[in-house]
Amino acid sequence: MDVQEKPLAATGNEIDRPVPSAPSNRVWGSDAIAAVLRELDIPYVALNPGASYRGIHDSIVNYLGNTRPRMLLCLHEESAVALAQGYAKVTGRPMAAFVHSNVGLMHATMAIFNAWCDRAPVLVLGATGPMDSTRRRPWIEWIHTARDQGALIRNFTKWDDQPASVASAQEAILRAWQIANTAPRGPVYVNFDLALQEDEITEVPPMPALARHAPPTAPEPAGPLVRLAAELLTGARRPLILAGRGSRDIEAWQRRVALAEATGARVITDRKSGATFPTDHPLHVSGSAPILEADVILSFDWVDLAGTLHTAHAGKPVTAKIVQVSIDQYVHNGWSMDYQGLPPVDLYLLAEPDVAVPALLAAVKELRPHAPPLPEPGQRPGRPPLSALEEASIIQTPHIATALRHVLGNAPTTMIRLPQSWNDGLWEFRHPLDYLGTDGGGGIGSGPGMSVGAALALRDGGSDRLPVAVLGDGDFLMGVTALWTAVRNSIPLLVIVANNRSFFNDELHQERVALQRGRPPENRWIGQAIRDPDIDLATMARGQGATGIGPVEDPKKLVPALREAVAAVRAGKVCVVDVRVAPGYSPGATAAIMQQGR
Ligand SMILES: Cc1ncc(C[n+]2csc(CCOP(=O)(O)OP(=O)(O)O)c2C)c(N)n1
Ligand SMILES: [Mg+2]
Repeated sequence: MDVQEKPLAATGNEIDRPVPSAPSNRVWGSDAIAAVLRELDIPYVALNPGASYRGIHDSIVNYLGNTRPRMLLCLHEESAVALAQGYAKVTGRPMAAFVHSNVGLMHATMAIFNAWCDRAPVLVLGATGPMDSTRRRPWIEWIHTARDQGALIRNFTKWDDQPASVASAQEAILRAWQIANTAPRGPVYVNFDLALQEDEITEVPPMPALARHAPPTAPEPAGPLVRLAAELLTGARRPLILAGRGSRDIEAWQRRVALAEATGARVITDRKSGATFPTDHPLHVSGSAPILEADVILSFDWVDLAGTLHTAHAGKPVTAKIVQVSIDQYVHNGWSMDYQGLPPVDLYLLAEPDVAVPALLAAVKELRPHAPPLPEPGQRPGRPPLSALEEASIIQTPHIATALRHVLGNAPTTMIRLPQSWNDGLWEFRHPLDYLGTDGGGGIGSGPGMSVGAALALRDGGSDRLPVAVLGDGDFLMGVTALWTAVRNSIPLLVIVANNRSFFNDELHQERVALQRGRPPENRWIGQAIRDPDIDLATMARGQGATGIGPVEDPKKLVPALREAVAAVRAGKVCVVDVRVAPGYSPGATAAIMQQGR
């Protein structure tokens, strides 16, 4: 879906219209800077305000009329950036987030790290007090100034700049946008000097020719290597595809499926990377066994290939031939180790998987024109039956899937986020927009903001998908005020909180440590449980103008509660359902947490 090609939906975008300014020939530096955002067709700037960028703030409101980009006021910088990450997750493109110096950027850091690890393009914009100290207002503008503000986030952004003239500021935005949009994508930061913004200029310099500054076309993998990979795949007895990072593009999805079918490769997907392959396809598998059995493994930018192979083989050497298709090493640096372990690779196709697949598919079809027969679909984990809701005395997270599926039928849905207590198999993914993946950097508190940004992109794309986020209560509580931005801007969104009244993931860690040390594991909840007083999440939602339902404690009340919630969201509302779930993960989820050690 190409969200940006389509006109913005009227809903929610008619608010915050400024009164027009009187006609004038006078312009300021910040007008020229803001004009580049318009030129780049940046649709939104999520922000929390600050005096350090009051010049550009004025330009967006009064020079550009608060349209393209339009402001989305956020109550915390962390949600402003998370919103932009969620938007990028759906569209693949950056919107902007504006953060105040230095404190706003400090608030934003975790969200920028999440976007970095998620390889999500985000244009982070900020400001500094004047670098010319003679122009600083006493006290506050000294606090707004740092020698090298970008150093705060340089280790987990692709590029940053603090331009020293209006023309160089325009160029910096253009370069930042180009870099953010070049794979491996990621956040970039441009920091505007207050004096630069506020100095009057004689005229707005001509805009750079965008066509001559487009992001480069992604490189194709080398032909002979593609041929070698195809030979390996067609000669394999048990080929396996690890479908890691991939785009939300439906055609790329279909080609991925075609490649798996042409080679007969089984396919494993990754919760971290969103939907990349139909989970009810006969070739879709899970667990360690297919990895152990494989003689050729094709990794599509799999997050932590080394760790996955190591775990499946319990540390023993990997004998399968490994074909890695990834361009990710271009953003690896010496600070962030989100690059994970160094995998053994026999054949390295330095290309984005979505770019490599057409060439691989053509080469495979040449070598083996007839696809092997599809296997019989295997036994898959599923949802509890509806009757489980009648029989259970307490709600478990899987019951949420059962009730939601019952209420929705097969209506198109985007699972924006799923909590850790959600098992694979609870929901089928049949389209790249069926599920958007995780936070990226493991930063709790990102769920609400990311969900609002993704729901915004779905709304503007004219999607008929119901935007659903199932969040942990800890995640919800840390980022809850992001919901106000959704209400304010009429962004329909269903948030279901799998509320175990605990930072439960860490209870499991405490239990493990206590058991290892022969100490009482029943103390695991201390410093973890969010109880006494229990927090009324529905009231927190209502307090921000959203619909709040719950707490739902009785399994029999889950279906009616979700029915009411879905109706509210279909009517354009933001709705939060507080579902009190039993603390506990499935054995599979618990093992994953212990291994991945969040
Ligand atoms: C910013 C941040 N602080 C702390 C953590 C450590 N942490 C990982 S998971 C988790 C618990 C999350 O609680 P919740 O969202 O309620 O999910 P639950 O584990 O209860 O299912 C915490 C605190 C983190 N990942 N990020
Ligand atoms: Mg919890």
